[in-house]
Amino acid sequence: MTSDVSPSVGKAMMSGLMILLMLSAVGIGNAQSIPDPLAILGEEKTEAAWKHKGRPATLEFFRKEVYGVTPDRKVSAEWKLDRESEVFGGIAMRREYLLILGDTLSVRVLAFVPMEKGKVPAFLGLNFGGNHTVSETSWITRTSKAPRGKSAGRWPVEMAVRKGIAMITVHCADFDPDEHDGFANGAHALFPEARDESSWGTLGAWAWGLSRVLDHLEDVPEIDAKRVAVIGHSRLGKTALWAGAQDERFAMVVSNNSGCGGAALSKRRQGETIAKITSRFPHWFCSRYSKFADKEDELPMDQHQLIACIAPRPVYVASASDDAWADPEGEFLGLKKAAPVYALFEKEPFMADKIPPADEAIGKKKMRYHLRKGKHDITRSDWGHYFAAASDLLKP
Ligand code: GTR
Repeated sequence: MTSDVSPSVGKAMMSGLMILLMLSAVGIGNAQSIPDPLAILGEEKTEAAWKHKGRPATLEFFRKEVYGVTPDRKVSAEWKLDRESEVFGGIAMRREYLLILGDTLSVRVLAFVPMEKGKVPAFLGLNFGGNHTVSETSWITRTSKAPRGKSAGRWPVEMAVRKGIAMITVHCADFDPDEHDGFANGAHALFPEARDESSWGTLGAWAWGLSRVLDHLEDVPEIDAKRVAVIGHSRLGKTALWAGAQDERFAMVVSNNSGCGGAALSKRRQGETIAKITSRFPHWFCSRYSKFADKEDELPMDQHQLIACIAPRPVYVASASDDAWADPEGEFLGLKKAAPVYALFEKEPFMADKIPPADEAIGKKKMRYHLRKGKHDITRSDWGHYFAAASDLLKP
């Protein structure tokens, strides 16, 4: 076989290749190893091709290899208002709805709903410690040992309703306890079919639960079910992304400090890695996910492609400056590298090349980002940015 590359050119190419290999070994070449989310489309990089081919194939990867397959069989559902009272001087109602799924799952949905003339947009998110932790009010059923109002700082409900936005939350454990308990309870128990390596984990069950609540927001007359943002912090931020990626009825998706398995790129291997997360929380994902532990190079896709599945709907990713475990830079890049998919739908969806200064929200269109100064948390300052984005993006 003859070659048309001269020996000296061949030598130069080899040393170029060596330099590239060395750069990627020390991490400088990381950006190059992040898959192009549009590569899956071949030559046909269009909106329609993304919808019909790119998004379904991308979601399939996350279903089979990361979070597990969400069963598509419907279960019976009953939704009823359990109790309500006026709050904040009568400008809003505080309600608890009861959602009964199948024969075994009873879920309490807490809602703070502003009383306005027209229908209002809403934020829907799970809470960590029980509905009673998001508000001091005594009638809210206490479902864990956590003190009443413990997480009130994370749920600025009065601020929301004063802006004409409803806040809706459910204790995540109502949909599935956060333990590795053999998937014998919570939402998993409603689907007793045999499990395999791609069966859904706890993040999948939580995301499924968010969609089941959304099914019934149509039945709340004051809420516009077409303007519901799904939100979550940390593990519940991973959940919000997975729920929003799968269920196109969510009008906007907010990932607060979601880190590994959320908005952060896994191939960077900064902060929490797949090996660390799957050894501490194996039940969050499908069991196949752990095969990428310390083998991130073998991942055919990365977390920016999960974010891309939300396009063209608005997505907001936020990080905290002292949250190295969640890899703020990786979260920023997770958003940024989803931009080629958003660009199929709108011009120049996200222009920032580097993380903005702390507390400055960036992104004027459907891709938004901020880095809050401080630790891993969701604060009033974060919510202030989310409410501003919602009033801009969730117009009737
Ligand atoms: C940590 C976990 C993170 C994050 C966090 C949280 O222990 O390593 O992935 O989800 O918990 O949910 O608060």
